[in-house]
Amino acid sequence: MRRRDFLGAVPAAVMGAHAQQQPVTNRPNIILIYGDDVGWGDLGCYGARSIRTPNLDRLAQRGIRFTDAHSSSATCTPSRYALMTGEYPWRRPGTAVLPGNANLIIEPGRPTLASTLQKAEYVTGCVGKWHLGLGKGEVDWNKEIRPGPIDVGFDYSFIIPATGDRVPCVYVENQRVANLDPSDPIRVSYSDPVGNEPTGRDHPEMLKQKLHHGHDNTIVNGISRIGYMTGGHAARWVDEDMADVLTRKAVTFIERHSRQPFFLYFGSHDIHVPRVPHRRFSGKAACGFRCDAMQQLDWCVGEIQRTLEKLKLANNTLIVFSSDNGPVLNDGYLDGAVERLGSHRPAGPWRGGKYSNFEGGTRVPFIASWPARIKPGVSDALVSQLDLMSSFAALTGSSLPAGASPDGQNMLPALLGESKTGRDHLVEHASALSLRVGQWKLISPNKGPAVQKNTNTETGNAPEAQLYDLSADPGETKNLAHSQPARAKDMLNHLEKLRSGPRAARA
Ligand code: NG6
Ligand code: CA
Repeated sequence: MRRRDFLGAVPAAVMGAHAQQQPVTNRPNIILIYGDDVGWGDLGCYGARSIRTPNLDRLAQRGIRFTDAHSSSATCTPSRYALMTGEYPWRRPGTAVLPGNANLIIEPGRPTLASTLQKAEYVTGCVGKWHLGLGKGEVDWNKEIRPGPIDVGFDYSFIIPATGDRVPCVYVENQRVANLDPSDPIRVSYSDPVGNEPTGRDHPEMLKQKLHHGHDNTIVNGISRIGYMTGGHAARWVDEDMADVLTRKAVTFIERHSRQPFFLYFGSHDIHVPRVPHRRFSGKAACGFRCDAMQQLDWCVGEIQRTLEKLKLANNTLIVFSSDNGPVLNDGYLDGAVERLGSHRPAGPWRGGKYSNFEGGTRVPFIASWPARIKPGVSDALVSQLDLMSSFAALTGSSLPAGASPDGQNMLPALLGESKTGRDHLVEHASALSLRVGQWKLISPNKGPAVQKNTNTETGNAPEAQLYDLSADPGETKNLAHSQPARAKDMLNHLEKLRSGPRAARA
């Protein structure tokens, strides 16, 4: 792989003639801003009244706001896996929510969203939440950690290895823990305590945010996490500063690469738990820390927009904003999200949320803005994050090798608002698989519980198939599988074909 120094520009000789042959509007900078657990209804432009998101609303006013866009799963790791590879995550064992010491689940060298853009001479950067695993075998956090983002297409990376609520609570910059003091080495375990660090289980009195379920291991910054860690004190993040740190890294990446096409994947930690926004934001929204964190995320979006404007890049930058899964209120900490909710509806009109087979699980906000090319509007086209790799390949003229993005489709005309037609079908993924075809949704039978008690999520699991007409019943309340058995059977068969492979389904 060609090496690029993230501090400097790509040398002209490397850029080559290819870059000059294409008209500038076919090579926008691309910024993918990926919220964590942000629901369809959490943005002002999607109807939120208790949360103010002026920067996201402005993005929507200048671009296309999608009403039927989906993450590839109702949780993080599988959604991100699909985003990066164009492969449905349920085809691949090992892509469920990962512990913080898991190994990289994308094979090094495999074509990814990032490597596809690299091939088109983009400089690629990843800032923020990763949660796709790192390294091979037992990870030594005190050395270079390979394979990592650089091995799957990112020239530069500054990442949270897993989630905000999982150890190790450190940033990893270009495959090394940032600010690590070698005399205070890091050890991590997901099975047994390491070192003498206090845990939330034994020392609840030390916690600044109490836990509700799980999250009772090592305490870092007054918050107990999933997993145990010791050492690395100078490298540990401060949750309150995380949005500032990540935004600064994102802005710096943009500034350093303002003279060449760049791709920035900005994985915000907001509004995942623990929700500990900076004091500039805490107490500002009407519905508690979860909503404060959303306003903090909106600020990050504004900083990125302002940077583009300052550098005169705003016109020719494609910004996509979306979320990795639907919303959840109580995801393990007692942060007031349930008590302070009021009339706010995080999933908008959709039933369920994160973890759910109902629409709230994967129907997420999705905005695409590119002033030089996209005419503002609202689109009801069925689109999926699964298609970004194929669509960006088409946009930048990067050819995909055989087998790359196996389930992705080129949805560029829909993404740019030049067509109202999106996918003719989509498989949604939570504990069961569901099939969407037009207004119809079929949730396949699943033996899991109907309600996930800890998070109070309606999962949509049922032992029988469920068929819903989303145009008449967006809240998925009337199961039509018995009154329309032929349609239900057809859709189950179709889903079965898709499950056994994309080729079979296309035949
Ligand atoms: C769950 C965690 C939850 C959250 C989720 C992953 C417990 C009890 N719950 O296992 O708090 O971390 O995993 O969220 O540990 S995601 O957005 O990264 O998928
Ligand atoms: Ca998430």
